[in-house]
Amino acid sequence: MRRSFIATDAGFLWLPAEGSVKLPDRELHNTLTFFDKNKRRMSTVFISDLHLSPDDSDLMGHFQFFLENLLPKNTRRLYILGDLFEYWLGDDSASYLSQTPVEQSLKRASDAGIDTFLMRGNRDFLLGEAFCDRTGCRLIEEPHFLDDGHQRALLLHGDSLCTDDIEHQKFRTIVRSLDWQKGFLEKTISERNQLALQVRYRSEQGKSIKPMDIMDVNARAVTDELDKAAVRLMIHGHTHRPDIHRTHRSDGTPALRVVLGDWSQGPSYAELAAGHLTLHHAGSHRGIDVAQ
Ligand SMILES: [Mn+2]
Repeated sequence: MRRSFIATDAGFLWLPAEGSVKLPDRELHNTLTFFDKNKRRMSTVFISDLHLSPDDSDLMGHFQFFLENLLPKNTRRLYILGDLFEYWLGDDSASYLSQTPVEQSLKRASDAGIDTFLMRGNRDFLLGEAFCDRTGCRLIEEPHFLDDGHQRALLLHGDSLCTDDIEHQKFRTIVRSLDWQKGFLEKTISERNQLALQVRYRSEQGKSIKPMDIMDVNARAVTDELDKAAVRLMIHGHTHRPDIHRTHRSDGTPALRVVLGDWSQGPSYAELAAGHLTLHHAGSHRGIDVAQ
């Protein structure tokens, strides 16, 4: 089914294929003022869990449209916090996976002056320097400490926080080892594709992952990371449970944990500007002051 989406003052909404939804004039007005208001601030935008795959060319198109037309014009930095792709078979597999147009869109975004940072997720952990060379992205390791002079935050994909998922943590340790990766990348792309089909995360074709399929974070693991980094703000994805949680470090220092959403209901992102963070998901948004 073809999908398309529409910008509203609250964010972006998927429309049905034959969608003849007409925005009332008031909403259109709000949409325009929303974009005007944001023009004057420099923004950092965070996304994750798009799960782009050769099986969903519409989603690929929407991501390209987001990068080229919907990303706030004042976006200075874009952080992709893992699982941009549903699976990645190595940087030589972009064309095999029909992702060359996505790479070209990322390149255009970085050429247009948006600093784009890329963190690997538990699905696209084989993204590497060749991908970055082609797209202009900069690879960042997790946990990544963001300090832009105004804001300090700890960035993670999020799967490392799901310590109750013993099976996943075992898988993570194996596939993150350089020996395993070297052996995997020495195989032909179609051999790699066959192997990737056996991984539990890549289940039946086109099946979307529901939050209940992914365990939530472990509270102790969250506190440990906040303590280690001594920050008051953590941003991650992976769990597909977009939300803003108030939490604290073990010494009682208040902290926020912002969880990014997946893209199954439309473009989903967080925007950080002037000490304020807004989480956009499924056509609604929620903001919180994060000035430190
Ligand atoms: Mn993930």
